[in-house]
Amino acid sequence: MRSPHTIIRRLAMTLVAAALLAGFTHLSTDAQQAKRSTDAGKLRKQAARFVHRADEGEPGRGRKAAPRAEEPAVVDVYKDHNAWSGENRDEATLAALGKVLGADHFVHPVSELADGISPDTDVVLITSNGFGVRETSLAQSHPVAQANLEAFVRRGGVAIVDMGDNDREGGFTAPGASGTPDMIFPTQPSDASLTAAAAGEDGMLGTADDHRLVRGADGIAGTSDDLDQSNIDACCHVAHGNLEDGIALPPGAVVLMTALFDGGSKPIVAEYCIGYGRVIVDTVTKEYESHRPGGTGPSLFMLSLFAYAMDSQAQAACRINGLIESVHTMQPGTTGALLEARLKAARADIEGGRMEAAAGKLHAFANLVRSRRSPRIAAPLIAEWTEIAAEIVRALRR
Ligand SMILES: [Ca+2]
Ligand SMILES: [Ca+2]
Repeated sequence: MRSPHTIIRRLAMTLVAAALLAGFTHLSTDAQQAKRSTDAGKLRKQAARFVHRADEGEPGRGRKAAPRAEEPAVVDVYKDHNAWSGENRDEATLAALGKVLGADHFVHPVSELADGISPDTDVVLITSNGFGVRETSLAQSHPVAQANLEAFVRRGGVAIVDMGDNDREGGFTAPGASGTPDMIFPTQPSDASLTAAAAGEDGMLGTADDHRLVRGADGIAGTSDDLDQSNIDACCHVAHGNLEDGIALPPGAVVLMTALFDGGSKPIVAEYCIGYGRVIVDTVTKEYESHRPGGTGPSLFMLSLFAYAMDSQAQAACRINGLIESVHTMQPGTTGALLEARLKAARADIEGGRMEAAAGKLHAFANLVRSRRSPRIAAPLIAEWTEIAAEIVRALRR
């Protein structure tokens, strides 16, 4: 026979279960609402799970030698929360590209940008501050964090800075650019467009001269993973802010994607070289679940973007930019002009897809450097230039 205590206890448990169930129902309704918009207040905050390096916090951590072109790229993600509603699509996308957490994929709080970036790192990914957390914006734009980011890019790294957020007071900054995008929204909320620079010289998408960003994870033009004018669209909104209102990009920036705002078509993805490396800035809500294919798995846009960032051959033009800057600094006069001419010709070959010709010109550059025993070229610099030229040649011939 059941005691009254048992009955009361069972009744209480039933009530608790009912309350929990009601709570879960409430949660899932909220989650569904959150899926409809990238607006602040409708997003459910989910803290990022950090995966640190074994050498975290150690001075001079990481490898000393430059990575070889055939080694897999190491990606360091900096984020405090999983944008936009906890989707964590950046992790799913990197996993789909073969990155392994704790091996060649690490996740850090944004404040750790101030500790410096490991020399092991090839790509830094700073995801959206979709929740508009002020501390996250302040940590990212802190002068020490920015100086570390610039030093990382200058020595050959690729930084992807997602500037689309819900922070009305401020936002992220990027080396080489000034300001941060105003928090405004596209007048056609879902519509994004690829630019002429993305389509290449022939003006058509799906052909061999397409920019590496639109060629998809496989890097091959005209296959099913390519970006096109419709699969980059996403409801709602496809971008928060643009790369013109509130921010100034450096003069050499190349715009790859735009959206319509008051005042016309404005950039939402752009890139530029600093030193030997590359900065890619965007205001695309790329981690949001409505980007195609919808959900929490890898997205086409992020697959293509991350594969581009990790492709060492695709970074050859910025490597050459670094060599040109170095020539300007160290070797004025006739010899400098000659070296620069070789490099510019090689870069033109790369932009035209003539990789063998580019590799030949870089060989010629390296030979020219070695043959000139000008007192203006210090011996360590000769070694450095020829090694970098050889590295680019290896990347181009892969
Ligand atoms: Ca094309
Ligand atoms: Ca492709």
